[in-house]
Amino acid sequence: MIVADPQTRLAMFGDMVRVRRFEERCAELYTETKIRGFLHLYIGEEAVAVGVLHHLGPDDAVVGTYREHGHALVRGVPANSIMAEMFGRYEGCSRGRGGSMHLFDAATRFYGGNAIVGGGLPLAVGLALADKMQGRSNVTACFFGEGAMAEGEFHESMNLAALWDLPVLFVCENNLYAMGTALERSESVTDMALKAAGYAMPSWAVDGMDLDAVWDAAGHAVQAIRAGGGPQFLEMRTYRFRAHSMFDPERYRDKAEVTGWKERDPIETMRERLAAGGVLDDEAMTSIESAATAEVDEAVAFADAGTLEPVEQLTRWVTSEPEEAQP
Ligand SMILES: Cc1ncc(C[n+]2csc(CCOP(=O)(O)OP(=O)(O)O)c2C)c(N)n1
Repeated sequence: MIVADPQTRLAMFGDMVRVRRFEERCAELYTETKIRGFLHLYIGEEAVAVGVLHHLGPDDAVVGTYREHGHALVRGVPANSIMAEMFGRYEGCSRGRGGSMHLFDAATRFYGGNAIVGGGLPLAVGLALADKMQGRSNVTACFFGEGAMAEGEFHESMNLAALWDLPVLFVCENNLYAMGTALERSESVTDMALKAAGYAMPSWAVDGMDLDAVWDAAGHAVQAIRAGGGPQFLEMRTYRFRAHSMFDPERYRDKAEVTGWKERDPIETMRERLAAGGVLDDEAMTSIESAATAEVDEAVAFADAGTLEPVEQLTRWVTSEPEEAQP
């Protein structure tokens, strides 16, 4: 087992708290109609993004889904520019054109924010192919839900990644439901790691509610990729505590199931474990919480003070404008 050093575990714990507080505020802002359009919260799944992304370096690439605020934050996209994007502001990382589902940031090699289920998979394969062809030793981490594994492009992506030995880490965030559809109602094989193994890809199932387990599995997988072992697959068994999106009446799962998973809250589990190990005391907990709150408060103020893209620019950047690609 690869165990993170105490400082790394504390930093990862702090990141889970940041993601949770950021998203709880997003839910409130949505109700206040400050955030419009779709909003998909990651609450309950934080250990997955945090435990994987802490293994990556600045030159590695990250591809997410529409449930990607946490991935963007942990990757280092500034909270201000994420929140401004949520508000549809020009100061947002996608100039306010994308909103919650389309966070992009070239500086941190964060490639979305992809609204199309499975849409990030071929993108990740392309990024990894480019890295390989140009002799760069980067890893591309690609996050997607188990629902994406029913898509044709999942199979095409897995096949090419394995065939070409590409440096991709496939991270399936298996939260058991694709919108209102339970996994066993839509897939003949519900063991996702087994499915991936069909592509001759090393694959493991991991407890996605346990940050230490995620860190350990992701560490082995990233090491194997960097050593030239080709693509690796991790099925993270996790659960979203909230509805699919803010529009979901959630009639497909019962309260007892949700309550049962909440008892395995990755933040609470880690808080207790770190406290028992003498790594986290009350003072450190207070400072983690207040830093997260301050970061979110600042992001909301920044987004609130933001501007809308001028109407005369609306037809710009529809096609590539290399000289002016940055706002
Ligand atoms: C190609 C495509 N089909 C359908 C949809 C509608 N849709 C949005 S989210 C979703 C469920 C996806 O579930 P999963 O991949 O398990 O991710 P989760 O939401 O559980 O994180 C569907 C079907 C879509 N966005 N794209």
